[in-house]
Amino acid sequence: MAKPRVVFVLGAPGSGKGTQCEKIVQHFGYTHLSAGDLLRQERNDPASEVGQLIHNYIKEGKIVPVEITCGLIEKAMVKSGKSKFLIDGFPRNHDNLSGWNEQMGEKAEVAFVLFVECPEEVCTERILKRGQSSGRTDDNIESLRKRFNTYTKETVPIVRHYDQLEKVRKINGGTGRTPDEVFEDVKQMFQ
Ligand code: UP5
Ligand code: MG
Repeated sequence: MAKPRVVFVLGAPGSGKGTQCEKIVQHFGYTHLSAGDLLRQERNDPASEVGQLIHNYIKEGKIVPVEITCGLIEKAMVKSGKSKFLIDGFPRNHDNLSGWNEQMGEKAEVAFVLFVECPEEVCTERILKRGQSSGRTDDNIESLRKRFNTYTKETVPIVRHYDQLEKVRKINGGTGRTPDEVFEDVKQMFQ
């Protein structure tokens, strides 16, 4: 059987990764796995032994050790029985990247990285608005600053790494562009 095909979706907090992934699922039949959602689910499981650890990392905008995240991703991939995946919000740092390569390098094919570009002010406005109803423990200005800091220091270098491998497809997810307008560009990347 062919290896599962994976598209990583990266971008700043609030850039619109999740929003675009939902549209890609509808149009192109991918299975969407948000690393953040998988971690939040695990955190909320009272039987989890790493729930408290995940809680602390997320609140501080820090990146959870890859053994946990990649374990959850692989489990979800296998459980789905599907073969085309959008992995949203991963890999976010060098630990994530090397952990993925070690655990999944032989088992899955990374087709490309969809990189959603969006200025920090726009992202901040979106997330603070969402924070009024999301219930996410990190949708507040203190956590958000930490998330941005982590993004700039740790995730941007990962995008650069894939760019050097000519695997990055960049879209403008920013100022004044509606989700549908952004998706018009995303479509081109998948057709
Ligand atoms: N919105 C979206 N697009 C819009 C547009 N074009 N115009 C106007 N509004 C738009 O969108 C955010 C908000 O903006 C929504 O209200 C949306 O309606 C609106 P969304 O699509 O949710 O953006 P997204 O990029 O998915 O933002 P998210 O907050 O999910 O990004 P993060 O990367 O911060 O969050 P994630 O869940 O991936 O990670 C959270 C934390 O988990 C991390 O900080 C980290 O602590 C941990 N984590 C790990 O440790 N390891 C991992 O591998 C992954 C996560
Ligand atoms: Mg998201």
